Amino acid sequence: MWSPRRRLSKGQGASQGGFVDEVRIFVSGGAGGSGSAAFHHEPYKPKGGPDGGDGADGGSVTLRADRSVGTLLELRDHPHVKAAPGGAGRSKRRDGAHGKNRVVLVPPGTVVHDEDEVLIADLANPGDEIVAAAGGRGGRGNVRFTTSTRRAPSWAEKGEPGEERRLRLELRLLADVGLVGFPNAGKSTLISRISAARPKIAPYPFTTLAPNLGVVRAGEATFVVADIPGLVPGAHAGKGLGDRFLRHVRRAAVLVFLIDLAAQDRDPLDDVVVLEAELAAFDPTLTGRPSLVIATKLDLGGDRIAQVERRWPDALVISAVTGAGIDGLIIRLARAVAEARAEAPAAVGYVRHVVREDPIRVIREDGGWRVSGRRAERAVQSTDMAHDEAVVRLQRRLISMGVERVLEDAGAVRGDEVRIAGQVFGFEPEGSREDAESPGRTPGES
Ligand SMILES: Nc1nc2c(ncn2[C@@H]2O[C@H](COP(=O)(O)OP(=O)(O)OP(=O)(O)O)[C@@H](O)[C@H]2O)c(=O)[nH]1
Ligand SMILES: [Mg+2]
Repeated sequence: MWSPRRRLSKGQGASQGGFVDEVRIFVSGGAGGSGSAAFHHEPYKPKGGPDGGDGADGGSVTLRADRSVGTLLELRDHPHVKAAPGGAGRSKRRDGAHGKNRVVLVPPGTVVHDEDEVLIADLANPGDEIVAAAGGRGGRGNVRFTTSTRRAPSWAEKGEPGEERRLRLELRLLADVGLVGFPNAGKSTLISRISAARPKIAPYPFTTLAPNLGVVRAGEATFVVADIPGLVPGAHAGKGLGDRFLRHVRRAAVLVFLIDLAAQDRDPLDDVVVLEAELAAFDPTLTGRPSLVIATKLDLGGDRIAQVERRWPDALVISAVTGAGIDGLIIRLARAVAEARAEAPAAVGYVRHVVREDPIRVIREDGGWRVSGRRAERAVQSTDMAHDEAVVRLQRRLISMGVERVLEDAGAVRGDEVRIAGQVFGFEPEGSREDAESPGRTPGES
């Protein structure tokens, strides 16, 4: 019955006229630059002390809501966002240059989820931002490791890798009123009547393939209305254009169910039940949202007008073509929005400041053990394995992080092979659990 002229596969997000409302992206911070292990050197002078400068931090990737962007199109076309690496330290104590940050502008209303679908940020308002991938820390140069007993460290720290994350961005338009209705009900005609929005209008279903926003003036007040593509029975199961456009009414304070009094193929009075069921299937919290029933095409209404008024005494009957009932509608909507906003304020930006848990995990692998955990892996990655002293320092760090204890608890014994961040070590436990936290003794020093 409703044959879409164009089908969008589920989960792909809307796309009409360059409007994209869902993307998956990969962000990576720049790697930190390595520290330098240089020694002071001048012609005809004896070899001097260590003078290697620090590597610089890598650049970070930030997502920032900005009014100049209205779609996620740009990110769909360029889903890999990488910040620049930090410069390496050099001799004469010269530090590297900080990696250039990348700032990606997204439309206000963009919601950010991580790979596990955990909400990390709701960039609801212009200026809201989140560091999506931090740059790696730069490694320190050998100058920093000089002590009274270690005059000439010939090694330096390597830079840490930058953070990498896969994210799913979803745009939820910021509207006060969400217009929901069957295809061809007259939603686009209505929004073009009450606002400056000029969506395409045509006498067939699925004219609208992406949402339209319109700003409506009601005296002093203004409110934003969203016109979304039509819903059909079974939209939650992918019928018609599916139900993913409902994400754009999730922030609406008031929902409008638009009934087409001129519908030929069904009793439009039953539409409200169908629409409510589709909303509930998409997001059960939409069920409790303040709503209004509006019957349109009054000029073609006939007997149905009386039926509507009997069934919903509060309903408004209008014609977006003749303009009948439109002034009253605007006043009603403005009041409903004001009341609903007093109860449930508009979206505020939200950024989850995750104190990232960083448990050390040990798994049995190929007769050895594999250790994972961000801090432990980074410690290994920033160590210059070619230098014994640097390795000794790494061992102490791993012990103080509890890696040794976790390995022992897992059943590792002396001589087992342990892999961390691609490096292979022989397990040489230090001693009992009690002193596992004190970075005192290490093999080679005792
Ligand atoms: N007579 C009359 N026709 C109307 C009225 N409102 C809309 N129409 C007509 O109904 C048809 C569909 O209108 P649209 O505004 O495109 O409908 P829609 O709900 O946006 O449809 P989709 O985008 O396909 O979901 C068009 O031919 C409009 O001219 C009205 O109040 N009276
Ligand atoms: Mg339309």
